[in-house]
Amino acid sequence: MKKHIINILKQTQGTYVSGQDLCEQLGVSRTAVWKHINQLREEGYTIDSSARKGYRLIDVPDLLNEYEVEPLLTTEVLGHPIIHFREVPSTNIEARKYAREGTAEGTVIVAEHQTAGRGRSGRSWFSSPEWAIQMSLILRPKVSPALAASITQIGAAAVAKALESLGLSPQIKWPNDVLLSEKKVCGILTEMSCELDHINHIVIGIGINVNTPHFPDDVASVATSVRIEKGETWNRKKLMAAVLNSFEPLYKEFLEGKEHPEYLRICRALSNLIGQHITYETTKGRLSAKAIDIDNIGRLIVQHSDGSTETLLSGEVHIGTQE
Ligand code: BT5
Repeated sequence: MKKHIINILKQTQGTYVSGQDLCEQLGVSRTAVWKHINQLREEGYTIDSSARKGYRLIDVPDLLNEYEVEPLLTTEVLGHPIIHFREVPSTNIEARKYAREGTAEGTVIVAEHQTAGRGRSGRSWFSSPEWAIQMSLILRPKVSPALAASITQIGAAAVAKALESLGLSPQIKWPNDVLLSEKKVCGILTEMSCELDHINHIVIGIGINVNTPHFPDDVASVATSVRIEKGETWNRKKLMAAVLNSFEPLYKEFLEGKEHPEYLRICRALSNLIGQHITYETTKGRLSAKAIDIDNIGRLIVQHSDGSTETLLSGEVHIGTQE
């Protein structure tokens, strides 16, 4: 209902819509319209009301809610619906709860702020209230769990494509970082619930530093934001929609099992690792090798000094040979 009211008020572009018109278009009473208008005001919408003329939209809040982002989507599935929170511990945790309850594929959980944002292996993710994008996508791909690592690559490719559309030159650091000027602008955390041969659901969490002006000391040396790189603030709603709009066709190709999918082309073309000597952690300790390619299910292929090759499914990788 609130979505319809906002749509009608947006379409009339700042002119008044009478209470009667709203009631007729929505098929509800004047009291119901008034209640919803008040709720929208509480959510941050500035709506003028006049007993004679009706309601007029003056200003919309900078929020990543369904009323603001859904109209910008060109997707069929992704972002329908968007479930928006002002603050949660972690959108991935929230999305996992929804997914376990059977929430449909394509649902996106987004928050203005995370109080306990999560990285991989117990690391934390810094989130800045109303400056960044923190969202988690619920997916239910009908593919083998062995292919799930590709989902992170699809996310990285989608974010990189969206950043390119802003005139930026992102790089992808396999497996889950998108970089600008060699610093991390986006991190991805993919989590899966599966049986041996069947995926129940995947939650892919995407954090993007959009308008963050500065970072706390512990991440300042590795992190950057679109604002820092472009020197101007950016519209978070449009960027969130651009990521979802890029993600869906890349994901479709993956589901169809296309032989040369676009997401892999992007990940290879923008990789900052391919051709570099790298160091990575293994159960045997720290190893060094040369990154030579990303294989067709999103694993990093590395070559050792004796010429043998190995494929890495995930992990913490550093450029250069470290002690
Ligand atoms: C990641 O882990 O990069 C995954 C980050 C995923 C965040 C999203 S936000 C929505 C969803 N909900 C969640 O709770 N998480 C997901 P990893 O590769 O382990 O990198 C973590 C490291 O990145 C930290 O140890 C810091 O060094 C650095 N870091 C933390 N916050 C950062 C930020 N905002 N920007 C750039 N780097 C950051």
